[in-house]
Amino acid sequence: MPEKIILDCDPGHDDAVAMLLAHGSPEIELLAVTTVMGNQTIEKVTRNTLSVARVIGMDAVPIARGAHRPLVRTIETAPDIHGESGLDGPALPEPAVELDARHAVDLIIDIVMSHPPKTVSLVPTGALTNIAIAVRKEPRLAERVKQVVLMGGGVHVGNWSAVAEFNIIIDPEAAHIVFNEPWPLTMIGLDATHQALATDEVAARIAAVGTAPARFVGELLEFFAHSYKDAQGFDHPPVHDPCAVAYLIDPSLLRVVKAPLDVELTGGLTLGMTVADLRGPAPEGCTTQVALDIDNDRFWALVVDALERIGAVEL
Ligand SMILES: [Ca+2]
Repeated sequence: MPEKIILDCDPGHDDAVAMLLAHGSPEIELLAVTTVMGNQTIEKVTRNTLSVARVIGMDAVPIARGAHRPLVRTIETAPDIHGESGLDGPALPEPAVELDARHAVDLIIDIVMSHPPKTVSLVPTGALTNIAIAVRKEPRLAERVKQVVLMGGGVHVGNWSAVAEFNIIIDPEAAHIVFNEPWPLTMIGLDATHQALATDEVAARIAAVGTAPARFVGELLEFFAHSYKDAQGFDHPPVHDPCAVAYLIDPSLLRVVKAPLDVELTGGLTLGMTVADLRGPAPEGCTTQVALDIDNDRFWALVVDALERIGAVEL
């Protein structure tokens, strides 16, 4: 049985790769893609989602627009990493499908509540704003969702501050809500995703697929490589978001450990830090776990396989 997931994202170069990995993998049944501000404004990331859907031939999956700002804080975007569009690099085609009329929060609630309990997983790869609002609007989600597998955070390492990762620090209050609900939660953070590097060899494997969607990904990764070099000093860009989808496809790709996790809201220097208690075996009843390593070679093999399955898409 494929894993039923809702991808909640802010495309975003790595979000686009997460979309194609979910769409092109038979182990995943993608029930919806919902958007949240983050890498760029909600208007831009939603438009990007529709463009990516067209590039990869994803025409039967509902797409809904979500939160336009964080719960408490003012919006902070990432043009240094993702460009002015949020998805700079390749040409972005005109959308071919309409947005779902519902707000992302309502689409998430409708889908989870209309499926049997513990059959739908949430995969957030942006700020946790939509997920937090959804579980506040419909508290039964906390029991009904199978699991939350999110890209965000890190074990006391950061990329937007010394100890905080972008998706968490731009809406730490939302992250705090999501981390403290009783659903099983897996944090795929920087410890793992900084190993998922798009090396030259990876770029060559993707180019060898030879299709328009593969060329699109190649152009995305080329832009991403330049911005990660300029803004963060990486020789090769870490492609964070599809690591969360990869965990749903094959959990054995990642080394995860159970540990209590929480989000710092009051630290003067540590706002948005994800705090993991790794001092010993997790206490009984602990519902959270954190990924510490990923098998980079097998991870990229999944992405290439997905591109092969998507094949040539006519624009
Ligand atoms: Ca993202």
